[in-house]
Amino acid sequence: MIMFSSKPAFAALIGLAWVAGATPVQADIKDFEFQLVQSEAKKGEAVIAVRLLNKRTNKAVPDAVISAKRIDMAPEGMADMTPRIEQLSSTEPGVYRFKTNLSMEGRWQLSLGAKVQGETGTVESKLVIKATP
Ligand SMILES: [Cu+2]
Repeated sequence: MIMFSSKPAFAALIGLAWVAGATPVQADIKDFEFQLVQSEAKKGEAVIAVRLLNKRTNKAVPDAVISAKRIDMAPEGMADMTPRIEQLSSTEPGVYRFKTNLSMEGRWQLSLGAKVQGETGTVESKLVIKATP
């Protein structure tokens, strides 16, 4: 039988065992992230394409359900500038498209939430896209 010389040492060992046991074996929701297909768009009506990537496998992930979407000018100190944003049908597996109006030049923040098939939790990404003249 293993004896422990002190209570703190025993507590530390229990802590380590708990952390090891909590480490997920399969994919974790944190392994997924959205990435912009293009980091710039022309000012005005725009279609923004993003790829949902599984960073562990480096593959695009199709059939995720977009649960939240918002675009605003927070990076320019204009978080209350929130044009309408609408999801368009996908034309490529793992690529999600959104139509909006980038009514002003500068940086826009696209915030997305999504549910991935077979995964617990929500993917949440904030992406910055630049509207050019
Ligand atoms: Cu603005």
